[in-house]
Amino acid sequence: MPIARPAASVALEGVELRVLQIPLVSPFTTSFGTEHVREVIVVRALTSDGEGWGEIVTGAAPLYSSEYTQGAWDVALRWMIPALLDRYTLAPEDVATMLRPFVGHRMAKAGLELAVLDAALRAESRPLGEYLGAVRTHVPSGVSVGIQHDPAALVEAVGGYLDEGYVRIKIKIKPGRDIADTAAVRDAFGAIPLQVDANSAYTLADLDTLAELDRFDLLLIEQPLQEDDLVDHATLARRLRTPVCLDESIVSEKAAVDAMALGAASVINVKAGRVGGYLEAVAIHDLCRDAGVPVWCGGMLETGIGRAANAALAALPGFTLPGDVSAASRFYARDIVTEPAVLEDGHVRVPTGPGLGVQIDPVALDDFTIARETVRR
Ligand code: OSB
Ligand code: MG
Repeated sequence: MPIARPAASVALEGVELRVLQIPLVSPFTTSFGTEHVREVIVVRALTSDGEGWGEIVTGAAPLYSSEYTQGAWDVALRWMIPALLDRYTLAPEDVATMLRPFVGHRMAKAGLELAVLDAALRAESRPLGEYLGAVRTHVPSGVSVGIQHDPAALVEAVGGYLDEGYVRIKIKIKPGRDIADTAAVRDAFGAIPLQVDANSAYTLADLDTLAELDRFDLLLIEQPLQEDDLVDHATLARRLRTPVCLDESIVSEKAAVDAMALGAASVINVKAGRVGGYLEAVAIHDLCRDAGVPVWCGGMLETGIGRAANAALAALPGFTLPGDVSAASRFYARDIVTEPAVLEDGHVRVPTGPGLGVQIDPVALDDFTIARETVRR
């Protein structure tokens, strides 16, 4: 158990789920598609000691992973929430164990666990950061930049983020939009901390193209191959000078152990949603720190709920590279929390209030809600 001091148990009376659609400040394009609106599920745990909030980071379509809004909505309402309500009194550390019989659906599990955890910590007036083992008050903020119309537009976008103070740039790449885009950013901005993310868009047949990226001195290349291509990632890693970082492939602590054993990853991106919760994320952090493998906190275009939790997670000592923990304004003109994350000298503050340490803006929450359902005991 990675957590030094467990949280108190809560009496779970019910769970409310909402589907939100929040407009993005600009379209976000990756190798798997373009999004104009973030569709996300917000979870409210209703306990005898108050409420707690979580976020299920699925997207509208199963493009980044097999999970998507309607699948998560169905499995949470039909199977997971009834299983939790059946127990009534539960500790946050028990949620993952209780949901383990249900195969996969890790983002749904993570969102439910976070809501219960937030409720328990708020009831104890205990900050999430302290609970998870945070050692920093502020975390360095990297930004993920989508594929733009052309390399010139990419340079313009990256320049804007550098002006804002982001300390590390990640650009999305895909076949045909890789070498020239990366070269343009390097030429324009010199030796900035720069990395690329392919979101599984390549195969080993693209080895020559991927090897060309070596000349740009990138911090890493994120998830060049498919989610289940661990052996191919190991083969690729032996042929590249650029460190290979895995995102989609790391679905659990076990997957991280296997990837490291195979030599498939020399860097790991940790996302609580992808691995089934913040406690599993801490376990992967601990594993990487003990093995000396660099690890950083990824993002899933979180609302203020997940963004607060990611800041807390990224403040753990093993997160040695800047994460995709950007200001809310990177994606949203209006957030659903009263104090959206801001950039201060290239960093985001780790909230210190009870639980997530952020307050929900009920008007914004209602304005973005397109569906809502509550299950009670
Ligand atoms: O691959 O890291 C990814 C967003 C959605 C799905 C997958 C990814 C991303 C990002 C954005 O790169 C990260 C962020 O929230 O800033
Ligand atoms: Mg990624």
